[in-house]
Amino acid sequence: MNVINVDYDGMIPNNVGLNQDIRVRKALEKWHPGYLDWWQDMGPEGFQQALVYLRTAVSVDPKGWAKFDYVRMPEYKWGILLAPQVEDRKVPFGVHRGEKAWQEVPGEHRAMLRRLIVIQGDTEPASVEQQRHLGKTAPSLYDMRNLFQVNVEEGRHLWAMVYLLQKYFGADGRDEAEALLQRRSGDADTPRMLGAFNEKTPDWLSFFMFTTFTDRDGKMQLEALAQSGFDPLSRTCRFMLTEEAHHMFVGETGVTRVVERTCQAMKDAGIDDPYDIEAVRRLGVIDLPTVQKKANLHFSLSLDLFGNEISTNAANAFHAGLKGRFREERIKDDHQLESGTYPVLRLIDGKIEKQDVPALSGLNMRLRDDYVADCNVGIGRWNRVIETFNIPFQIKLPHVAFHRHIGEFSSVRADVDGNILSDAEWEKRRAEFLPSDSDRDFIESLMTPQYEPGKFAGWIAPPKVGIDNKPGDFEYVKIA
Ligand code: BYC
Repeated sequence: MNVINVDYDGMIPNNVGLNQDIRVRKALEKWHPGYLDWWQDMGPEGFQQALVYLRTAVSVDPKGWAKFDYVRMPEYKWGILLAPQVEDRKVPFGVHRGEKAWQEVPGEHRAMLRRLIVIQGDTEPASVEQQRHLGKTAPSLYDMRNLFQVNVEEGRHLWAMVYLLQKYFGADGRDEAEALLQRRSGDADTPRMLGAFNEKTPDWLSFFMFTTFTDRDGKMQLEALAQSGFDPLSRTCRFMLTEEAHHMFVGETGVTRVVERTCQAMKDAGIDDPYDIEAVRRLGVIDLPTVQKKANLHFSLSLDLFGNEISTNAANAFHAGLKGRFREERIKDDHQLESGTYPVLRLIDGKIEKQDVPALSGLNMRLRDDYVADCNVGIGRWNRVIETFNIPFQIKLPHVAFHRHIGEFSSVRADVDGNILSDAEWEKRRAEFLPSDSDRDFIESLMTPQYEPGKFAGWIAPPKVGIDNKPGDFEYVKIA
């Protein structure tokens, strides 16, 4: 079996030798119709027959894994692709550090591993569900194509986790794979597992913020799982990360283009004051303070995805060699963390203070700190655009205590600078920090579709270059 080229002969493209693995192939073939039903019910609404210029992974070779062509989304080749096996790989951290990496599930860690895979798997269809209405208001065919690319790849990521469940977890893996198709984002009875994946993505600015901030949590979590001593999970996540990079590109450049269009419109109209919101909105663009509020919302929701500040789950997963740190291999320490501390922001006697906690218990925060640093790099790009227009405004990440639903700060109200507020103050000032109903109504009023090739809605600038180097007027989606 060639690990680089994908086997396209069977129903499910793969580089894991499914043809020889009759049990797993049959299980996946059985799961496939349910997946397609889910895609029809909960995938992009209204565009299932459209021909979309999509990239499909045809190899895991870093130099050329993607093939671009027109595809109807339900016919997309969702496949199972693992990065090539690293010869003689060892468990890189935890109590088993230095032992041979596991090719089968270590019995004593089975439940913990399954939980991590199920949580990861649950987020993938959730995001497709959250974004299913957006095609109808796409600001261009270019953006619509990017949305659908993200959607089909999240679908593929679900396949990736379902493969691991079917292959390595027997009957309970099959049950979990079914349950992944049953839960629904935002459903009162069967919601998705993590909070941010039950929120709405009502408009395109939300989509760009989601792909900037929430997909970046995906990147961090996948990086941590790519370190896993359970080799099939590590290989799966390594390949998923190559796709995740495009999702963050869509988000970050999407917001950049929103900001650029706003600044350009302000300059053309001679408006220097970014807080003259009414005047800016009259130009049909999104004012920068509202962009900031959307960033506040999506950043804070994404912080919740890192779990509690002090976490026994995280400590256990690291100790067991299942989930590592961001870029574990570049860290210079003993990779076991049985001693040592990590500074964590905590709520102590009603005040936010830094406290040194055992390094193992603080692992969620370590990953979150790496995440915040990574977010700041992205935001820097937005601010550079604003600077080129000489507009006195900077987008900033809010304090980590702001608008939290999980962990230490979920019990208090904090402003974007981390000052604790009374409930009454919070209610009074909430609309300063988070999008209000009228902000949402305004954004919604701009969400009219632009389906003409090469044209863009007035609130967003065109991209610098096309996908796959296509010219500006390329018809990325042929709407049926
Ligand atoms: N919402 O010990 P703790 C992506 C629960 S995104 C609801 O701190 P832990 C993507 C927690 O489950 C990446 N519940 O938890 C992006 C636990 O419950 P139980 C997805 C929450 O385990 C865009 C209890 O609170 N991948 O790929 O240290 C588009 C105690 O918490 C939440 C992963 O997350 C929450 N936010 O940390 C598409 C990787 N947070 O078990 C895709 C796998 C915590 O006591 N997951 N709880 O009933 C993990 O590594 C960890 O489970 C978590 C939580 C980081 C999520």
